[in-house]
Amino acid sequence: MFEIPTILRSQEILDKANRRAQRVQIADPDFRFRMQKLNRSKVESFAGVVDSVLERYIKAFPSFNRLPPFYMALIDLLSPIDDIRRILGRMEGVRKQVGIIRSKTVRQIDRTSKPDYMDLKRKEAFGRISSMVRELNGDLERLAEVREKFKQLPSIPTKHPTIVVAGYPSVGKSQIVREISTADPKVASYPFTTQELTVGCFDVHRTRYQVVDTPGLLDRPFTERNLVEKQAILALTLLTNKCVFIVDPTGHCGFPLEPQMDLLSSIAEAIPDMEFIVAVNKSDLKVPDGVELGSIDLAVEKLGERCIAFLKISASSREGLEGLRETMVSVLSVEEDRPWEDFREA
Ligand SMILES: Nc1nc2c(ncn2[C@@H]2O[C@H](COP(=O)(O)OP(=O)(O)OP(=O)(O)O)[C@@H](O)[C@H]2O)c(=O)[nH]1
Ligand SMILES: [Mg+2]
Repeated sequence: MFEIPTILRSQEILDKANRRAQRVQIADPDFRFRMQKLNRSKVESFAGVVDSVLERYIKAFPSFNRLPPFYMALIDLLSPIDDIRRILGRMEGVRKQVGIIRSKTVRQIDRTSKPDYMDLKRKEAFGRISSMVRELNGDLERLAEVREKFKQLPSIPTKHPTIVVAGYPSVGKSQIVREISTADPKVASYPFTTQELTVGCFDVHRTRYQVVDTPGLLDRPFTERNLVEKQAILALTLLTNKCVFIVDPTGHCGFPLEPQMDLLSSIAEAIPDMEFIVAVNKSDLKVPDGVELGSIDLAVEKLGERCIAFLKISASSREGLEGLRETMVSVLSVEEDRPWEDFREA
């Protein structure tokens, strides 16, 4: 989504700058002028490479304040925005210093008639710029890590009606999202298969609807959640106010029904304007004796009007999936206010 170039390490930047400076050739019959022009050009190209490399990195990062809140929060979760800002600030500082050294050295070279002094000033400038670039190495390494994290950012256009699919691990969220949309998330029999947000879409009457698959959530306080779970919570709080909550009463997922229903209540409590489609999945499997299905009714009752629909489905046999899609379309208002509509992914 954000095009960030490969981040070179200090030594690589310096090698590049050195190579550029070495390539400089000046033809002037006058020895003194030749030396003057040569040293001046070498300083300019050496400093120029450092400056343009750093400038490219700084410009590649988005201005965070203009991003939709969801992206700001997601980026901040993966790599704190303040850290990135500090790194980019230090790089800007080095650019400024490099600019000062460059003009000062060029002036000194221009003013002298002694080739030895020109050489000396050039070497001094190279030395000072090099040590500043070397000091940036930690920041460059950190930026390269940030770049890797940015690559994993989901591209979720904020202009389409969007619904988020949530629930306990292994209840079948990803398989459902696969069945009803273009998304292709991994489905597996073990919990915590989904590690990031995946978006799929489907079109009805020329309107595009988006479905976001999220990592499985356990019922626990936000502060105890891991990074992966926090992404699911961000999607729920900042992307939409409509959620398909998937329940697996069969025990197939490895979790009993009660904590699943507690999770539904916790989400409802934490996000007061959230409305839910509660979908009881795996209807192709038998519910074992002793499972209290009444706890689903109770949780749904507690939601009151915030439960927009209550469906029985099976991602495997496809029972109820068309109904689920139709319900989604009916609850997602196309005209809904989307303050970030103008935001376009690069
Ligand atoms: N029998 C049956 N199995 C299903 C159904 N839906 C999903 N499964 C199976 O349940 C397992 C978990 O499915 P996933 O879609 O990966 O579950 P998830 O909720 O995305 O899990 P996490 O990503 O770990 O949170 C897989 O083995 C699926 O094939 C269903 O309706 N019936
Ligand atoms: Mg999944």
